[in-house]
Amino acid sequence: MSEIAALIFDVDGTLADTERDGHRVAFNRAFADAGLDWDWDVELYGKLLTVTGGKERIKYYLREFNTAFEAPADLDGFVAGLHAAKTEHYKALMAEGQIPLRPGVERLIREARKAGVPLAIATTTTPDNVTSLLESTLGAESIDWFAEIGAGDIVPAKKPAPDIYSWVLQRMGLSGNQVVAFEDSGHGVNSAADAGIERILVTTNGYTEGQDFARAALVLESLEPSGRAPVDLAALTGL
Ligand code: XBP
Ligand code: MG
Repeated sequence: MSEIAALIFDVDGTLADTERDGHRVAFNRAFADAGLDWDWDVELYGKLLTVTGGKERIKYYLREFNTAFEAPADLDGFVAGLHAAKTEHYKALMAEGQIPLRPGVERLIREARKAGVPLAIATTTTPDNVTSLLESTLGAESIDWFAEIGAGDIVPAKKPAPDIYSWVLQRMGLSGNQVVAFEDSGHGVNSAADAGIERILVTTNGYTEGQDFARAALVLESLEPSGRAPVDLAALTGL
């Protein structure tokens, strides 16, 4: 297997466990601001994660879980407004610094930087959410550690479509077999695999354990699994 030309990280669930105590809470606060009595509890949110992207997730909720709600004629505008408010709440939550990076993430990022291996991000979340997480965990300067940050609506089709990984690869002038992708979900694995990436390392979390990771090269509970050596750059080359 070839040398590693870049590490490409998913964000939500991979860099940090942002879904349950970050995104979910921010959605609920935005709903309350708008006078809506919607409550996305931990279990319901797990079902809603079937659909990636916050705006898409709100529409999915209305389609499948809240059909009684009489949506305004301008559904897109209504959802966009809710989502903008949600993003503000999410950024405020990140600024509080309540959500740490997952174990081993910072160590691996620093190891790659020392070895001169470029870093990138491929995520469906809103760009502001990425920068607020990086700022609150690694510091503002860390945003520049990533050669490319592919995020949100920069591509029309979100994961599991391959578009965001293809976008990042194209911007970096790399092909899929030169990089390692880090994911936490089945959708993310399919997105990376369909972009031609073979070395996909999954770290599962409460929402994604048990999903289909057949196309991943390695599935772990963490980059620092208990009783095993932490994942390092050399191990990634051998994936
Ligand atoms: C993450 C997501 C995101 C967040 C919400 O998926 O689905 O949509 O839940 O972000 P992945 P926005 O980790 O596979 O990228 O509300 O900003 O869309
Ligand atoms: Mg994810």
